[in-house]
Amino acid sequence: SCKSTGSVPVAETIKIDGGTYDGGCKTFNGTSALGDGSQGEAQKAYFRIMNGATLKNVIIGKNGADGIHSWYGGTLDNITWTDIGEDAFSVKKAGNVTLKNITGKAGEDKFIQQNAEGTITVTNCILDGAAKFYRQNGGKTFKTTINVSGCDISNLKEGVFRTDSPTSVASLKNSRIRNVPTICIGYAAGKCTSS
Ligand code: DGU
Ligand code: CA
Ligand code: CA
Ligand code: CA
Repeated sequence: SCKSTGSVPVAETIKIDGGTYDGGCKTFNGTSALGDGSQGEAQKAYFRIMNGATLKNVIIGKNGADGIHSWYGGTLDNITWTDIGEDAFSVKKAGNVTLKNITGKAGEDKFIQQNAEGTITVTNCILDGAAKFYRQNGGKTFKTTINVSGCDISNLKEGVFRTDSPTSVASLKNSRIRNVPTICIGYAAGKCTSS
């Protein structure tokens, strides 16, 4: 994770359409225009990565509002959420995403929310405090895939992965898990594995 190099106010979602946006390890602090960081669903994202964009070297300050959204795939590298808001990262439009070197703290409910198709690959992460590491949007039955490795996940109220889809798959490898009641919630037999 980064040591903060300064502070940037964010009053509206920063949209990154392809290419790479380097946050320079600045702390991005949402104004009240983004939201209050509660469980209210009407909040805005700090960043929207689109069409394969990479966002790197960013600290999301207080509060986390609706975190970071993906439209059509992309990559997050070296991102810290110091105080997760409604959720931290959401797949809003279908696409594959890579999340590496990410740290999240002080969530109430979800860390990663998946609302559209795609594969999510997470490597080298820390999550301390949330209900779920990952949630496929409730009641949806399309197939999602999430593969997690090299993570340190602690203090979850519910579990690591949750879906309502009989076809979705999840895997957890080479990770340290502490104070987490369960790994797989709602997955069909054999679809969610931990090793
Ligand atoms: O279908 O999409 O909680 O992305 C209902 C909505 C709702 C989402 C989700 C999210 O489930 O807003 O934060
Ligand atoms: Ca939500
Ligand atoms: Ca929080
Ligand atoms: Ca959300």
